[in-house]
Amino acid sequence: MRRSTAAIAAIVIVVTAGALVVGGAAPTDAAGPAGGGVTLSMESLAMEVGESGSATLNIAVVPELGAWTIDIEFDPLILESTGCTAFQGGVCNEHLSDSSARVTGASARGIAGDLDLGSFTFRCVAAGTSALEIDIFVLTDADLGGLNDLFPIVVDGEAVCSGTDLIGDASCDGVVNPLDAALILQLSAGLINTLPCPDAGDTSGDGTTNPLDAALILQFSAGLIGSLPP
Ligand SMILES: [Ca+2]
Ligand SMILES: [Ca+2]
Repeated sequence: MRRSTAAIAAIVIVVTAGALVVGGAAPTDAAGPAGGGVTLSMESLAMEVGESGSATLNIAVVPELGAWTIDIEFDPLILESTGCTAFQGGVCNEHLSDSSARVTGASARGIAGDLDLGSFTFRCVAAGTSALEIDIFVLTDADLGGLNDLFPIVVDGEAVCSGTDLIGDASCDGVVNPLDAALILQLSAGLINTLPCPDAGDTSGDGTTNPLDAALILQFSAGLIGSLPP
């Protein structure tokens, strides 16, 4: 509730500031309410598990943008949202939910051009690919006679999180040790939902990950077996 109130207050400030700053720029009439030719796109990312990266949400080329609320949906098993920065006087929330981040903003007279709306930072928590899916809640022009929805071409992004090729390295840290065994036991007990590097957990090579794989890691760590799979 406090966040919503703050966001609304910030938007009011943005609208007020927009009226002052953008007041001299007359909105173009060439846009039309349909926003034809406008593309709303999210950048893609490629990272190692444990690394972070930022992707920008862009709208181009928009003749007149008046209000926007746009969510970026992602897979929380692959990505963690760790930050965001709003541009064009907007406000963002990197923790809208465990699987979405939001940027919102407004301009009284409209802004035009090739506009970055926000930069979203994610950390790879597990190997795999997550969509960075654009979900539009509000996207309008700034028509004084009534705001008209824009219907841009939407280009989603994706984040590819690379894992390890090292069998047994369930934690994706480049070494095989009892930490990996502990993670596999936590997975088997239902304490965690996935491994950072799921494919590395099957140390026996039988297609499933279970306490036997943890036991093999401990045997490997103790020097009882020389390789994984044994
Ligand atoms: Ca490891
Ligand atoms: Ca196995």
